[in-house]
Amino acid sequence: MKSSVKQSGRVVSLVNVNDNIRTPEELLLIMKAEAMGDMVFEHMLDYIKVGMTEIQIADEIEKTFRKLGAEGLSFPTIAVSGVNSNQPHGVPSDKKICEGEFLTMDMGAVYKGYCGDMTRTVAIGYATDEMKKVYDVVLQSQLAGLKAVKAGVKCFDVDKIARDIITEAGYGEYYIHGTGHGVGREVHEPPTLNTKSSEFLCENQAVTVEPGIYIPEKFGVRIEDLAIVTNFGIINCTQSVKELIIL
Ligand SMILES: [Mn+2]
Repeated sequence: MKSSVKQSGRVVSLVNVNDNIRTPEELLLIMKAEAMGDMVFEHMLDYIKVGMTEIQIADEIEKTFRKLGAEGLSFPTIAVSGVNSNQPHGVPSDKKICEGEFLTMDMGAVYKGYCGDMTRTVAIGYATDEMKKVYDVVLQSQLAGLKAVKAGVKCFDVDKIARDIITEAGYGEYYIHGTGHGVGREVHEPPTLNTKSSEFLCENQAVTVEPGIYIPEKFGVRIEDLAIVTNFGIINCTQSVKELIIL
């Protein structure tokens, strides 16, 4: 469903509270796309070695998606490490990954027209106490956000619950984006889950929950799952572990 349409140069919103409710067939395709992400992530845990470049890692992610039968990518793969990981939409570079750094991978397959979207952040070699602390804050925020997702809940409230955990831990100023978004044929669709959201969640929407902390000149952490909204909570389409992995 299109969320907006251009009319004589102006973008007119067509969004209403019932927008982007998915059919069972659509949900299955989204789940399959996301399952490919889980399989790619598992492969990457074996593949990633110190000294590889971010581009090399992003290329391997994209190659593996295609091997699994993805027809395309939801968006250009993000693989950013060390200081670069403090950019939520960073572009992979020829920077090599080093011990004591975070590596954030944000990826999604397109399968039969529907998108997946997941993010995991892993540590390379070792993690400092500060890295472990920040990772844990993001994880607690992400788990609380997921727990808050349910049909009838305000998107604003999901964002607030996730954001409050980061703010209370003292990192509020470093949480510089919204908590989530709808996913369908496009990777970013209504509803949006952020500080300005006015929508309510509806059963059978597919939404992401992806809080992050980005500390200037240091590092960033983001953890993202894609979940189906139900009237009892969520069906989480993303199965990959979220405890801090040190490769
Ligand atoms: Mn996302």
